[in-house]
Amino acid sequence: MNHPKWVKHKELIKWVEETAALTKPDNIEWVDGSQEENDRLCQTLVDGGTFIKLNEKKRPGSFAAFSDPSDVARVEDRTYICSKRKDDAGPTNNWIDPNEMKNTLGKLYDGCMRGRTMYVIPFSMGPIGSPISHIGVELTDSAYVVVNMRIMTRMGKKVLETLGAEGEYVKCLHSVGAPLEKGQKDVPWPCNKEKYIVHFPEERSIMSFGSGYGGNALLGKKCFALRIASTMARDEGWLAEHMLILGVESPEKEKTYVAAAFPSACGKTNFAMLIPPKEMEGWKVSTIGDDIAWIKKDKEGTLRAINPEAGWFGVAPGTNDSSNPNAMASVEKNSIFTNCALTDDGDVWWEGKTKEPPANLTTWRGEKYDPNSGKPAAHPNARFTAPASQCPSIDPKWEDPAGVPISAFVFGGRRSTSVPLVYQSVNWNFGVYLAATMGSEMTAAAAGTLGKVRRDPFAMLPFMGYHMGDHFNHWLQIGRELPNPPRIFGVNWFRTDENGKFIWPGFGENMRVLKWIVQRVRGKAFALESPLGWMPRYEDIDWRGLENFSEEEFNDLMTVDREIWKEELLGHEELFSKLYDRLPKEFLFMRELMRSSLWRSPKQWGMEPERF
Ligand code: TSX
Ligand code: MN
Repeated sequence: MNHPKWVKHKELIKWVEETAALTKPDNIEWVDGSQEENDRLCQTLVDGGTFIKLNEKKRPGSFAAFSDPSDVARVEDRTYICSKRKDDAGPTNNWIDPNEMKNTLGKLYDGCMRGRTMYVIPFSMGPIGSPISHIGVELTDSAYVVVNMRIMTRMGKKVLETLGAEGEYVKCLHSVGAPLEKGQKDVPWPCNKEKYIVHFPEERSIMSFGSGYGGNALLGKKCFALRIASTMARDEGWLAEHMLILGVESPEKEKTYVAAAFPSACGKTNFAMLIPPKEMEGWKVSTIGDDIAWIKKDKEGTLRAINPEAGWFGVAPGTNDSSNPNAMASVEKNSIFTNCALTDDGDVWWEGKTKEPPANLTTWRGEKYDPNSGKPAAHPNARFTAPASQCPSIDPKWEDPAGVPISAFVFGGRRSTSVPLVYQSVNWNFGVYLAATMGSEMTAAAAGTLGKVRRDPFAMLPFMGYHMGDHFNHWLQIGRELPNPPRIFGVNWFRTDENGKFIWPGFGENMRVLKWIVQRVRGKAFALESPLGWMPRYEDIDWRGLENFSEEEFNDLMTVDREIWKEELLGHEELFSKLYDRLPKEFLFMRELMRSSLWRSPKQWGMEPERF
């Protein structure tokens, strides 16, 4: 089979031919990334029943897709890190010997693309040509994947031009695992009940089988930009993190960039696109990324970050004009909606988009929506795919090949009692400890586990390509090599009172916390010492527009309860024993130090007794 004349990379051509010989597609298409090609593929998806074209007046250039009900999310129990040695994957990853895995997959891939087209997608993670960017090539039998990758990455002919005749790229093989016999009619969402999301970190390759959904299928995102890239980053001395990147501009037009990691269901995308309260005149937030940050040290010793992605693949439910107007504007046009509900005028809807659902909704399952059924109209993991360029808060430097200088790292979680609204780590190593021990409380239905803390170090638990303990050591090492490392902060928007009611308003009001953070970085804000680190006093926070939030309420948010923290430290010990083999030994001493400082009298620390 032939390749276009603009393909110069012999080794890539060979890999494509070998893969085609195994998977046996009817056709091979090298994707060029053009508008015409995209229009043609979208029409194919409409004709095949995968896409529904939305109302051109209400939602121009946009489509709705509905997955098979068995294929609605990432499949963590089917995700593998196949390093040569089991120890290198660590206790938090599934592992199978790479040769054994390739044997298993080889049988599954044999003929798996029969009756379909295999698309060759060259893509760049990060601005094309940036020294922080990397190239991948995804082979897939899903046109849905191609049109999503066109939004989520820089994709097509121009990437192959940059790759040249022998550039390095990450091999990403994807199949929905649903071959078509001669004359067999396709279904709108082909997939296979047997699923494998497999990473070979040493050879920097990915093999995904059986799912067409999100991170299982758009291999540039979690598989490449986090699992494979984290391994590359460890080997090469940089960082691939599950972090948003935002810019804060002060009234004096000083710009400070912050990278922040949160586990799922903490509103990361909302934070990345935060709109400050109008009373905080002159303070502005701009967005560089909402999910992943690639961060490298430059010649001056500054950490510079890029967003390797080019779009948002965000959870739709809960997104609305109040929680995130910038996301709502991003999805106004040229977007793909997966597993959202349909309105009778050809638009999409999801739970939380408006207070009341519109009449005559069709659910993501294609049924007439019954508000009394107790079942949602949109799937809880329904997604939008939207170009980042359409976000009103997008930062002017979001595609700067040099990246943006990071001044602070923020780590957050959903904690009802233990963790204060905000605190600053006393130094880099304690910050790494903070990040390593972060966690979130269960929110979902899983009865019995409600309120139980799930440790999610660096918010990377599902996304680490190697041993989590090695990751902690890598971060300690990065700190040793930086002349002036970014400051590290912990935040928690989710403290509750004794009735379970949130006591912090969150959302745009988080700007007050962000202002303290960027002022601390610049030495412009005061703080008190505490057993956890540095904390703001009531008067250190800008309360303009929220004057009725009292000092007493603030103290409730900031209280570090000794008994709760003794429990918390036991939780750290539990995590440490799991990772013991490769745990930085410093962490054990840091834990001891925190334990003893919790015993000191608050007065000895010069702190307000009611708060500690
Ligand atoms: O995204 C959230 N953020 C970050 C925003 C920049 N959410 C949504 C989380 C689910 C994805 C939040 N929810 C935040 C928050 O800061 N805080 C809360 C908790 C909360 C929920 C509702 C209210 C207040 C706090 N509502 C009222 O007080 C009316
Ligand atoms: Mn994520």
